[in-house]
Amino acid sequence: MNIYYSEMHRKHEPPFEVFEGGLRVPYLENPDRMDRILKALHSVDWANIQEPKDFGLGPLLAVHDKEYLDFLASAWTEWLATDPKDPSTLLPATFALRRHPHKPKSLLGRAGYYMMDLSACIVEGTYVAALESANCALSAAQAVANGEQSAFGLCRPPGHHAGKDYAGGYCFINNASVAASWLSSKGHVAILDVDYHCGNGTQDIFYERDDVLTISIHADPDHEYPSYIGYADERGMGRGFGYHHNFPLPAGTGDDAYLETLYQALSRVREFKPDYLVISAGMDIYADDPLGTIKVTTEGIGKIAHKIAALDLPTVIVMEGGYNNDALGRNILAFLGELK
Ligand code: SP5
Ligand code: ZN
Repeated sequence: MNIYYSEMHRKHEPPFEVFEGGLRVPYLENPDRMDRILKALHSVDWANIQEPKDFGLGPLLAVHDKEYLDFLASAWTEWLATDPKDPSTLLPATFALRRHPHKPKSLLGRAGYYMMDLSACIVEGTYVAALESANCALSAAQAVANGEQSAFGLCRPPGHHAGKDYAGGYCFINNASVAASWLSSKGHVAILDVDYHCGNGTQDIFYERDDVLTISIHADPDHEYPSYIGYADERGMGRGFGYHHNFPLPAGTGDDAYLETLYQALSRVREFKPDYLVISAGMDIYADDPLGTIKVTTEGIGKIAHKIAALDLPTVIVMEGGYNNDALGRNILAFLGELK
């Protein structure tokens, strides 16, 4: 299996994130995640790890707002120019309510406009790392467009919380959406998001499109991040109505209940008859994930991938979350092993 990975992700290493109550904790979405996965991939004989190609900004501009990408590109330099007391990471303390849509000129004003939470910390290398992460997803998409049955974008930072014009949840550029949109010029695409958290950014990007089906299975936002999006009654808008589906799950959901929900999601994928499938593969559904409440085992992760593979579609797998670093390697092997 062709796997696209770049060392550039190491340039994105925020020193902390902020949890509820203002608690500064070590950044959970850290470079060690990739080291664990690489180590596991090096232990098998089917992982063909390669550098991504550079696709430029074109495919990113197809899903993201230009001014938002401009913000990501210059945010760090602008942040240092404000002479901050603690320059270690750019984080705003005030956030926009989009029903008052004025976008201010100040850096922190724009930061609060373009960020949804306190976990999309920007540091010096964030933008270049995010660009290269998108290139990994695009390279995997190109491999599949060229006839490979599957390919893996080992993306870091992840992407599925990033919307048309906002960052959040460790995500800056929506890698899976960039790949899906690029593929959509060649055929119909379905995105299935199995990360523990709702793929709100992907939902935002394709909400009014009927040529890309989007489905997310995730912890119920009524009790879990991202709280304000990801409910079952959100079905798409305009011509996109009926082309988005959320499957919120209760805390404690185990392998059997998860697989039952997956069966419903896959039935919808089959009915849509896509030419390509993009999987947002988050491993934070794992039972011992520090951010998760869903109780899927490593064996369950393998079963999920087995059912996805049974669709027999050209499939692009894109790395999203998963924060139990000790288990990440074996969980990724369990997943990819069924799709290789
Ligand atoms: C890609 C991805 O998986 N992003 C997840 C971002 C989740 N951010 C959540 C922040 C709230 C943390 N609350 C922690 C409570 C731990 N018990
Ligand atoms: Zn997640």
